[in-house]
Amino acid sequence: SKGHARPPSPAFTHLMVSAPRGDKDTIMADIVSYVKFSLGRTQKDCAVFGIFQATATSIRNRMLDRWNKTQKKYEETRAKTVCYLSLEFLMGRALTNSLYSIGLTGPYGAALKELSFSLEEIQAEESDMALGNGGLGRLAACFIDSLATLSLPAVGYGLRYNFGMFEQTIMEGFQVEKPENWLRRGNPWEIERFKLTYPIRFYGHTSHKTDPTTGRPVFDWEGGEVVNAVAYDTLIPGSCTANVNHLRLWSARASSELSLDAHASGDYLAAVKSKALSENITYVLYPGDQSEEGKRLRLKQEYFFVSASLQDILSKAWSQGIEAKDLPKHFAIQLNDTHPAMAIPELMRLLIDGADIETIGYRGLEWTEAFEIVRKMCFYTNHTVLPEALEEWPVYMFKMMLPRHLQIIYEINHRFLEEVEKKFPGDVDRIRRMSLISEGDQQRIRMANLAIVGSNKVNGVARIHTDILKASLFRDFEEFYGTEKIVNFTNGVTPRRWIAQANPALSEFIYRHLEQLGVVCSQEEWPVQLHHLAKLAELSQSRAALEQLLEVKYVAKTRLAEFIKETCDVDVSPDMLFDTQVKRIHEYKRQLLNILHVIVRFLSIKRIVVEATAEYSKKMDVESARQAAIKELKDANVVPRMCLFAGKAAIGYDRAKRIIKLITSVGELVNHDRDVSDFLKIVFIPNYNVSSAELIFPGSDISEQISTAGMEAAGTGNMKASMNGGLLVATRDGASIEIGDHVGEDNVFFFGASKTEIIEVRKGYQSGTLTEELDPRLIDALDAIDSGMFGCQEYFKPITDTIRSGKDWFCVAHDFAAYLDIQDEVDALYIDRIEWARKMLMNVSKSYHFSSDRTIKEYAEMWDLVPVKLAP
Ligand code: 4GP
Repeated sequence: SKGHARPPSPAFTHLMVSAPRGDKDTIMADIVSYVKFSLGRTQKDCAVFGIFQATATSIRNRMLDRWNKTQKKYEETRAKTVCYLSLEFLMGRALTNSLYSIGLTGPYGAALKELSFSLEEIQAEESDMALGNGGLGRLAACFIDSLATLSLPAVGYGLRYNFGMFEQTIMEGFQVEKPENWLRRGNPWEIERFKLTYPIRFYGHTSHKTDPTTGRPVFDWEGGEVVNAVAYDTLIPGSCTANVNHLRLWSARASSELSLDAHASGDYLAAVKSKALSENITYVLYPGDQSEEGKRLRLKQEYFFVSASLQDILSKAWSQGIEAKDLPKHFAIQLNDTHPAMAIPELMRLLIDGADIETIGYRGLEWTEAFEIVRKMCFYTNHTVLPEALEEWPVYMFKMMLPRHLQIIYEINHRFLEEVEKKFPGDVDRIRRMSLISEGDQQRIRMANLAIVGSNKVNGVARIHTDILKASLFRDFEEFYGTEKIVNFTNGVTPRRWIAQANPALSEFIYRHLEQLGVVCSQEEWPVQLHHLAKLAELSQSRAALEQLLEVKYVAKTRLAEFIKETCDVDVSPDMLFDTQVKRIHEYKRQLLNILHVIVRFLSIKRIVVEATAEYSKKMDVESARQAAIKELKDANVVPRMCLFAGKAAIGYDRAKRIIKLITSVGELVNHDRDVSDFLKIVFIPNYNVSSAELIFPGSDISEQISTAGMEAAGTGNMKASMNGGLLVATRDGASIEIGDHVGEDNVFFFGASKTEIIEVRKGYQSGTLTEELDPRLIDALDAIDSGMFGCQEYFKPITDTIRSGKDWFCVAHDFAAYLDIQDEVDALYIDRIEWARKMLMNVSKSYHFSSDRTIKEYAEMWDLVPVKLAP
């Protein structure tokens, strides 16, 4: 309050608005000054990491200036803001992206050079911000990039985990997890905002009395423990706009430094322990994926993050004098999956019972009015149809931890089911299915049902996925609400990170050719106006352009080959066909199908070389015979292939871990087999993350998108590959189908059973009416594994047994022959370099539809959000 009473100082105001300059000399001075005054180092004892810290801080300061102006502008215009609530943000590194966005890559490069460092070595010092498990978290990161780029007022809300996604190491071929201590050396990007601290209550009890004037019940939730949420902001710069938004992550802090009770009784250690326990909430990202089991701490995380975010939103609204009924005009809340679904009862609670702090004055709303507001503000995205991934929380856990929320959920349910009963009288089964509470041995809260009932719209992430939601998973809701409630927004990825930054050679190609084709668009502009790429299709008959495109790919493959050498110590030549499958390891994604194909390939090459060697060795010594056999195969145009895998298995997902071991074991044998290794290499890149993806996608000739049809919601790796001129080997699943629509069916290697066929195949398996013969080549591969050729016979047995027994839920055997056939087509086409390049070109040109800018524009229409662009 003292600060407010002080008369404003013109000097202060003047200095506040003067932006730091972006010239080389000022940048150098900033960096050195940071090293000297903040790190207390000299040139001699400053490690490269110190220079990274100095550089990052100076970039952040430049963004801060823009951020201040952006926030001021949003406030002045009273613009509507979207709050993107996500428990995961898989951001990757920030340095390259930030420099790119603020357009200072050149001056920073020059400044560092003069200080005798290179931008590349500084970039390499940064740890990935890996606060996410997979697709859903990476999507959130692409979305907040697009929101800033489109100058849309937005805040990303999440948790600041001390430990993000675990670090995967491979030991003796097995996945071994290690904690990823990304904050160990500090985080120069974040800004701690002590002032933004909100109390979050757990446990305790509720009571109510009747308000004598209104006659309404007034609820109180008291006791239990209160943990504080402290905000940490990370700036999110847009491209081709001066707008800078932010990601606000919450960290748990004990509400009192030491528990007074324990302290008073002299138990100092107990007091410290209780502080540590409450701060545990944001300690670690849950490392499960779709099959993860619910845990109490996870529920705590969900509520903690939702409550802090909503209190932040409401206190901002209150300070701006926004009336409760007008909240939906000013804020939209997007729930990224059901993890933040507690926002629905929490917002009800804050509007009806009121918050614990004075800066939020909303309270006392009547139920229907409050629910109307909640339903207008909230939107829910579903990311998976896997039944095991649909969150449910035991009622008893809620009762203990969040007693007031349980009451609210019961009330929402009661009123909702009354409406269902009205519309479908006597349809008991339907009511049971739609209830927010599942009955069974244990009552559970169905978070998806809660999210649907409390939201304005529900969306799927690709056409096929939304169709499945409408027709099966959420069919009852579709029938109840009508066809307008469930909508589709096909995912997208940010072309800034995934083309412009990840693939400089391709960016140059795009820019030069757009220029030649008469598109007026600067080097910075095309990634924000990606539709211009459509024009590139006109180059499909230009041999010179196609050859250049092959050259671009070669450059990226060379970089990837170096990375493979560094990380796996395997030599691969960029002349090989680079075939990659990078994503979480999951049975439905079918890395198994891929490695089985690789085994078939290995066996077949081996057989040919061994037979030919035997033949030749009648006339010469064995080694010369072997060389002759290999030469013969090379002359026969056999396409050498490098099969790259990367991805993490959930810690408790035994089957996925066995698949990793199978891949590494096959690699171990094949890479050292002198008959075969010229034609086939297998690598498993450990610790797949955003940074390695930035090398892998540009360097992929083929990207495997081979999930069992109907199981991959969208996929986004398919988009990253296609944009970088990687051809997809794909099932008709997720967004690959739409990629086919846009880049042309002929430019994707589609294969395998469709979603409808899969249903039939599974029915056959279940009823025992379908007894498919296994493809002989598949039998060979299974026999090879079972023979112990790759070691670990017993460990792999459950995998081969599943396929042999026909209880093959993921239909690996069913799609096997089709998969091998399509891989033959891939080989045949690869030899025709120009035709291959033509398909690459069509992918690069026509995948512009999958820019996350397009996706966000669609969401923005639903949110009723308009751009508020800061003057440059
Ligand atoms: C993923 C889906 O598996 C993937 O298909 C989709 O592209 C991505 O979300 C983004 O929508 N799901 C998850 C998850 O990451 O945890 O359910």
